[in-house]
Amino acid sequence: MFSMFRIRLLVTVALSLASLQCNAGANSESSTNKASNPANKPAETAAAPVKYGYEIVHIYPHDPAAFTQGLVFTDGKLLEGTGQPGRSSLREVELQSGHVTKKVDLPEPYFGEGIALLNNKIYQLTWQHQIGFIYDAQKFEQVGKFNYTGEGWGLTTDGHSLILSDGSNRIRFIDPDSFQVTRTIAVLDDKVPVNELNELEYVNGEIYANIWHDDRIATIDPQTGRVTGWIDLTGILPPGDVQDEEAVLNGIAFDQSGNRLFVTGKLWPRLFEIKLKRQS
Ligand SMILES: [Ca+2]
Repeated sequence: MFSMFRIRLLVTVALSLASLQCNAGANSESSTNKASNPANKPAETAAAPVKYGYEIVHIYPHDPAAFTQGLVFTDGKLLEGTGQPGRSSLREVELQSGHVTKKVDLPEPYFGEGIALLNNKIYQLTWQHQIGFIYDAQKFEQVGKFNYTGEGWGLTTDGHSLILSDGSNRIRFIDPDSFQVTRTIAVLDDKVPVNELNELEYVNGEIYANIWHDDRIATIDPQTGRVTGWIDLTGILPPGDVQDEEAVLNGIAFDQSGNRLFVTGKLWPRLFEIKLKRQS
């Protein structure tokens, strides 16, 4: 998968250069010789998202009672945030066994949503209460709270900002000290807004986003909001595993040092390590 991401990175850089060159050509009447520059493609070609399928590398058990709303991999284990009033929690989970090794429950009426780990703190959103909770990542003790406007859906971090989705096609970058919004991107596939962005994960310089009630994950340029790719996970959960119509794909975690990508869903009994297979 490492090489796959390197290829993707190279393709992204090449396409970005192509776009830049097109713009430069338009603005400065550059005499670039297109015939000698195969990277100089039309902008609309450069913008087409890459399509990915998947290959299952490993299947791990997952608590079928966990209404997964946030997923993070760190230091050999998973952190998971779950939702629903009275069933919301923050958990530390053993990857191999799926056993919950630490757990903090959110009291009613809070509906837990996305989580992110930044500077040894875990940040957890709530759906409609405009409040987030901050925990010490080791002790699993609440050490603070923060507020935001609108709804909280997904959360991740690029190592500097908290990155928040709210069910629209917009993603906010939030300063983790002041909790001020520093910038917002609108996520577009070509010119079409991609709404209901849900759980998020920052992977090799891109934002991966679950789409609510969709078997696809969008990969997003964090600078522009452009959808750079679609990962189609249709059929990953065997038929009959879960009946609940809200048991949808939600939960992406990336093991940066091991270059492993994990996905699961709400109430899913399985968690998958997957490898992306480029299809276009
Ligand atoms: Ca995540």
